[in-house]
Amino acid sequence: MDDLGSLVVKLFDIEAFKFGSFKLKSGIQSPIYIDLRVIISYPDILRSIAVHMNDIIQRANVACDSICGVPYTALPIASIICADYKRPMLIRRKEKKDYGTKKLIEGKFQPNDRCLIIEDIVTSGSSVAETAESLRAEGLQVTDAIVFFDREQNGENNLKEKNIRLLRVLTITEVLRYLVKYSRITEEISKTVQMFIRENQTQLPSSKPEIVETKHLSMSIRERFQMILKEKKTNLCLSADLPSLDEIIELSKQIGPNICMLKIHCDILNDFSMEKILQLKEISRKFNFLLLEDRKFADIGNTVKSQYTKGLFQISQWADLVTVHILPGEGIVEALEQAAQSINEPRGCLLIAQMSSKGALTDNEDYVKGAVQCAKKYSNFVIGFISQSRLTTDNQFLHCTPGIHLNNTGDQLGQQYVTPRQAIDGRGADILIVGRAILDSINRVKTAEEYQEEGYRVYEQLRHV
Ligand code: 5IU
Repeated sequence: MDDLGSLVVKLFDIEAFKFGSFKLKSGIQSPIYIDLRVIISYPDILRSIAVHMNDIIQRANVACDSICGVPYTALPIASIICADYKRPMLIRRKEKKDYGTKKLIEGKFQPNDRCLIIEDIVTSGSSVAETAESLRAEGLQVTDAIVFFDREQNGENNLKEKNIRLLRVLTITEVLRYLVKYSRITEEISKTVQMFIRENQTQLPSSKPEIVETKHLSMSIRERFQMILKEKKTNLCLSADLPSLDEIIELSKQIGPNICMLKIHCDILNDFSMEKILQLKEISRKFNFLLLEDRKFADIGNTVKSQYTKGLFQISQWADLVTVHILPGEGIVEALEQAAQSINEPRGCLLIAQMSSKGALTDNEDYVKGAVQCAKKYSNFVIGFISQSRLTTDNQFLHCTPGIHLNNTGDQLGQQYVTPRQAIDGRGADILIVGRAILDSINRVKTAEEYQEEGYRVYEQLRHV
């Protein structure tokens, strides 16, 4: 066994590489999990990693005056390299201290010093890029970074764009090759991981100032919705019933191009904050989709007005659209429309005319008629319905249909599903609201693409857009 092969096998044996099915922070299901933090408990492995990294640094002829480790796992490695290579060390704090000197970089350096960054694993390269940015902001020169392990998810190219050359000891391809060679994993597992890596390439957010789209401010919500449908060729609304805004934010960055609307329930989130929700709003502007808070307002006008504008959630500040039960009568819509007038962005609502759940009491002709009448009366604010059938021939109203799944007929709690084609063809849907069919799939982005393609194809055919 060569030296590097034996190191890879040791890392497998101490469970630094795990194979199976792991849910990542982003919500993506991954067949591999890499956690190099365990190496601090194995001094021989730690040193061996440092020696291999040092070799690469020497061979690449990196000129450097100091070495900066990225917290946390790379710090012990960097310490060994600094001692062996006789270079002073710098550390970039993860957070700025909110007291005292507010220094982000710890350690001594001179302007124009050349600094080499050390990291344990690179995925997108974002932590290396952030570290480089902080060092450069202090006048240091950064041209190279060395990592022990490259997940080959485009980190090398991402860093090249930031003028950083990435040196590495091992790539995921090499690790898989060693583990198959030394019978730690099967060829099949190796192929699954390789496919996952190919399908999950990353990009760093652009550091150029973003051009903030303001066109939408002069449009009504109805006009904007129609424009999004045509421009993006999608009638898919993702129902992101996830536990945290962090997860929703991550997912919406990936699925943003595929959806016309993102529906959330702010009261099920365990980390709601105005800061995070405004971040989501920014993403919705960037990817051009609407934000729907599925609040299902159902109280008297006066109460609903407060529920819409006040409290922890301040829904009117960020939701382009909200859902509204028509049960209390039209005063509820009047109240919301009034409240929305104090917001200097277009706002609107969707009336819940019918529900997808078994035995819903909305299944009543008079109820539906009442909803259509109310929509017509308040057509500036009401842009459509949540429905299970086509309620009116007036095409200014969008029919949004939840309860969509390609290979499931329902859940244990009354949800009833139809396919995208059945919803659009049989039930007159314009917009498909899809939740668990995407959220519970192995590859959410790929599944969203499938629902987008199928949904828009049928929609185009039948609605002649
Ligand atoms: N939703 C329904 N049916 C309805 C209404 C709302 O399913 O009649 I009104 C919501 C509930 C959930 C989403 O947030 O739409 C559907 O999620 P699933 O696709 O995971 O079942």
